[in-house]
Amino acid sequence: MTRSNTRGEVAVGLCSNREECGALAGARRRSPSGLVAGLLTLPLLLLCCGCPAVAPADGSDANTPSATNDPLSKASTALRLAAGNDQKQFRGSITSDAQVDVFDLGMLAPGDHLIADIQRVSGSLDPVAALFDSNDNIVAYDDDRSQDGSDLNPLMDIIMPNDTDDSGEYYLGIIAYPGDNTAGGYQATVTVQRQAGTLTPHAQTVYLDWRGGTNLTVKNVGVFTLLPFSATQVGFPDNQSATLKSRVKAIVQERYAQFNMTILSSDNGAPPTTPHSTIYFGGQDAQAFAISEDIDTFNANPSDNSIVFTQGFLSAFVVQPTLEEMAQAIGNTVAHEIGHLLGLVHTADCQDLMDTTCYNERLLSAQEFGTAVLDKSIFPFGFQEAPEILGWVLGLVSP
Ligand SMILES: [Ca+2]
Ligand SMILES: [Ca+2]
Ligand SMILES: [Zn+2]
Repeated sequence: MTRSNTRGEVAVGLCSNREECGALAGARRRSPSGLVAGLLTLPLLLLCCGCPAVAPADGSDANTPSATNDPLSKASTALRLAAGNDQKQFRGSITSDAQVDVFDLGMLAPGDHLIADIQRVSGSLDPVAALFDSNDNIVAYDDDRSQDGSDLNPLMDIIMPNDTDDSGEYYLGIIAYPGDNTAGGYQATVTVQRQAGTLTPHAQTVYLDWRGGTNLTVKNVGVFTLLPFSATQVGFPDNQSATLKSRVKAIVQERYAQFNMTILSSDNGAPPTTPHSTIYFGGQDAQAFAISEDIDTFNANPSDNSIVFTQGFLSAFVVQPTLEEMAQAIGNTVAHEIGHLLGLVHTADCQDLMDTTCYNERLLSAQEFGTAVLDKSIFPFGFQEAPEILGWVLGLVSP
């Protein structure tokens, strides 16, 4: 997508009151827009994009796609890879947002190096690529290879993870970036080098930086000057600031408790000298509660950052939340942004931390990482098994 696409998503933000798909990288969380209008707005929002609409129309279990509706069952074999090292190329075209081109890549094993290079060859097409396992679960996603918007063609370059619950057959999906009505021809080149590496889990440290400051840079998002965080920014007395911050930290730790993740707070010390991601707090954005600098597939960059626009939480709820509810709202949002920094994409499931469809009030109680249907802004079908992906990327800790 492009910068103009991001602006174009304002309408989505108004409708769903959730997050914009972020600056370039698709990582904004939850727009407070429209919520300031209060009670009159909320029923409209629910009608428009609330949780019930997420349920499949046939009432079946969303995690069990029926054979007739499963796009993988109709996949093309034009890019099917041979058993050894191989490269295949295919030229196709996307004529509308409704079209999904799905290719059966054949069997891929953990440690195989897969490169999927999609290039627009004609028209206005802004292609998006996603890799699925045979259970329709997304493994990797790429919209634009260049985070600055200069090249909208996706490039997927991954070592295959140990996808233990899958048959080993994988599928590549290609679409036009949803909602932008681009169309045109593409060339897809898929390359596999068998047993070329290992996807190893790496511990991640995240620093919650409540200190404010000047010229704080979140790449692809902006440069910010922020006041030190105070509970007054979200409607509570200043003497509750320390309690709120430490509760947010505890909530984020809870969300990542089963993974190899360390959450630090500026209230407890200076930033670590080792690689870490930073979450800044403060300021306001018309469309988002938070934005991350990227959707970082398999956590290739351990030093990417996010900002949570805390002042947006002040008028986001119809009734002023309790301190605990506010801690949950900020904590869910921080955990969601860290999810983007680890490669997770948006889902459409109010229970799921990566949800982007639910009404603001849903943030006031716990959300968890689960298996959830992908949001339409990501792909027209498929699911994300967040706990499994986080296990590949971070590794699990023993309880
Ligand atoms: Ca793209
Ligand atoms: Ca990262
Ligand atoms: Zn998000």
